[in-house]
Amino acid sequence: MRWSKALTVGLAALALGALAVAQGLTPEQMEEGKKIYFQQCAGCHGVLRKGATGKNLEPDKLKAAGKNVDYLKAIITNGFGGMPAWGKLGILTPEQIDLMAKFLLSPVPEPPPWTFEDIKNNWVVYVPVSKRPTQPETTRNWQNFFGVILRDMGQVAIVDGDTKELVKILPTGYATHILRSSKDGRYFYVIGRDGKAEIIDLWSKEPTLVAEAKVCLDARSIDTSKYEGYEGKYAVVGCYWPSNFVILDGQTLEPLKMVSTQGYVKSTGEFLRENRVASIVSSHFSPEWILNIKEGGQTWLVDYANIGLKGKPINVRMIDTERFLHDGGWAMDKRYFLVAANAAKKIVVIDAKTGEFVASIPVGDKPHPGRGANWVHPKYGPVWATGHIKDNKIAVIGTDPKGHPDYAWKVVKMIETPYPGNLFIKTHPKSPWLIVDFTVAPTPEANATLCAWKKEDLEKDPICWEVPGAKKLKARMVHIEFNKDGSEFWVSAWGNKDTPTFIVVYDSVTLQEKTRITGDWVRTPTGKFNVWNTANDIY
Ligand code: DHE
Repeated sequence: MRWSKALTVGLAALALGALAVAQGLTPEQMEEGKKIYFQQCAGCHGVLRKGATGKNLEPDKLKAAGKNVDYLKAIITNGFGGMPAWGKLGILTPEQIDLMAKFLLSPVPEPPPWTFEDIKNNWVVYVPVSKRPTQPETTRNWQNFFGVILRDMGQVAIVDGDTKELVKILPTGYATHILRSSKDGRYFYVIGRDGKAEIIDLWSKEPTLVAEAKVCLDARSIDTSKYEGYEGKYAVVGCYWPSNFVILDGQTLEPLKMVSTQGYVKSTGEFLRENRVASIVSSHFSPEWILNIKEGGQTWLVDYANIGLKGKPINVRMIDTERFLHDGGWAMDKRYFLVAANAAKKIVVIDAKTGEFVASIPVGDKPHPGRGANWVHPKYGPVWATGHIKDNKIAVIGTDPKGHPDYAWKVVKMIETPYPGNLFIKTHPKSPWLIVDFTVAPTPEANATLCAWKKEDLEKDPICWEVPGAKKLKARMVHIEFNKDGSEFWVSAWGNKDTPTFIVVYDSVTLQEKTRITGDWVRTPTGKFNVWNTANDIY
């Protein structure tokens, strides 16, 4: 693999040899440490270990704070705050935990580069545009398909939302992270943690992988051009490492333009090599993407009407917002974008129409909205809500500056939840409920629990239930997604890849379980994306 190959050459290899001696780790153990660190730790703590969603893990700082091997082993085993209990969950063995504790006290290995040339060499078009159908060839109701991530299998399953049948399983990158739909819903755009992007065509007789590109070594976000006249022209991938964004042809994924996001912390001026691109949304008001630059604390507006080819300029407007930007979604009017600055405990609001920063709203510890949840409250008007990883709270924020100015960009209600550790929150205009998971709560009971609040009456106690069978499978309930007509919602039971689990389907009004999607293929299901709701930003 490129990752390990690049790390075993040159200075990096020399440095590792020295480390191995210093920490009593063999070069093989260092390789294993790097692999585990990349898979389990880098997302939150950063490849350079400077911290973001998770704490700073630079060896000098750990040592100065007296954090020795035993201390680190206890944290890795038992978890801490929103950090998973890697040992207790059975994801890392005691030997691997011992190794990781020592690895963390070793100097930070130099992460490898990934160039434009590398992307080009790792770009494949499986089905040229000229060979793709010009209208749907499937007889199924493809607009109600769900793309289901089978995280540790490196697969995406396409499931028919009407019949609940498995339509097709497609191989994707390592630990696929999210799917986004093209404006017309025809294509799913996939991005994996390994930076591999794919396009799945849902109009073919059966869903087909039509193009693929390895855009970087570590990524979490992808979107497409959606503004009138540009529909499907471009795709953009936000990379964690190397920190940059890459504009690709929207139909073939041919790389077109790479822009580094390395830069400075907005408040201190500290230089950041790791200045990662977190969430991306595509504006409905102009040919623009909104990119959230995590460590530096900026939101970038990238004008894709001109992407800087043939000597022309690329127009990127940089707004200082808050540090540690992560995930977010549109308010109901799709004009205002709300994004969590998780370690800053804030929600940032951007106006896509004017391109201006609107507000920075203090919320609880580690807000994590996914894309959030929108509804119209009888008193506060249109609101958007986020849960939190660390606090047991849901913050409900007013989003209607015109109709309800007194409540706009304020937390109008802080709801207490029975547990911390919420990852996703979701609703649909057709459902009276706001549904909440507790995926990273510290107990298996909480991980297996879902809660629903009446959207109209937030004072009322929620209805909470433990999902039967989840605990026995050591599964954590994660990510809620509604079907096209909003009559049901699906939640994944995320277990270990050795054991099949299930996706549970609930009636969106009665909250009664309707059915379960099961089968040998249902392994490590995480995010699910309904074509209609994803294409139309309904959440
Ligand atoms: Fe995610 C969204 C990053 C852990 C499942 N995740 C996002 C987004 C980012 C992100 C930046 C927003 C993308 C966008 O909207 O453009 N996630 C990260 C991390 O850095 C983090 C904390 C650690 C890591 O190493 O990846 C992380 N995420 C997780 C998980 O542990 C989850 C549950 C399973 C997994 O794949 O590892 C997970 N993240 C998801 C899902 C979404 C997501 C399902 C999309 C939610 C949606 O409804 O849009």
